[in-house]
Amino acid sequence: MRALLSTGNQHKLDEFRRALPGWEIELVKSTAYPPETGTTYVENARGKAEHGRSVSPEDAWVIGEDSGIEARGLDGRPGLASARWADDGVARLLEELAGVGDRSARYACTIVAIGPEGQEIVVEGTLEGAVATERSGDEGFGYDPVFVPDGETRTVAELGDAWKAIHSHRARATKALTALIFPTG
Ligand code: ITT
Repeated sequence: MRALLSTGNQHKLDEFRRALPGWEIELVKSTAYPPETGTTYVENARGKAEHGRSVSPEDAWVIGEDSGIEARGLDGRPGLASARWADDGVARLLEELAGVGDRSARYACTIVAIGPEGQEIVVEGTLEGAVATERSGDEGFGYDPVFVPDGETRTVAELGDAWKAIHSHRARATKALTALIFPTG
């Protein structure tokens, strides 16, 4: 299976490749991504996928992905704004959660895949957890140094890339995608 991922985030490409080892995944050949103006993950993921579709060979599947972290004690923020709400999003998250009792949070990921005939598949994955009070670990990216999944005592950055390839919100969404594209496989 060959697919083109419409992202400017190299970590996402690495994670898709690890989560889908049988697939051949390359980046969409574009740097001019349209701004993310959607009000939902699916709208933003679709915007990325449609942009990728418009600049890619017709026979390829194109994938757009939008994701974020939602802190319950902050009414779901930063959510859709996770990539953009501060130069150092982790520092802001720790600051805003200082003194907040509920540190539970979740990662959310929505994937929109558009096939050669224009067919669209939408899948989602989530990972529940809590925000630690300080950073630990050096794998992954973004909020991983402070995100401790439910049932674990270490952060995602400590659990590492191999753990993410099986258990993350993104890995869960990619599993759902595979199940829909290859229903019998
Ligand atoms: P593209 O839009 O180019 O795909 P991006 O990084 O801007 O790349 P998003 O708009 O989907 O992607 O923002 C997702 C942000 O949510 C990401 O930059 C992180 O801050 C956070 N995030 C999402 N998944 C994460 C993960 O697995 N680990 C840590 N942080 C994550």
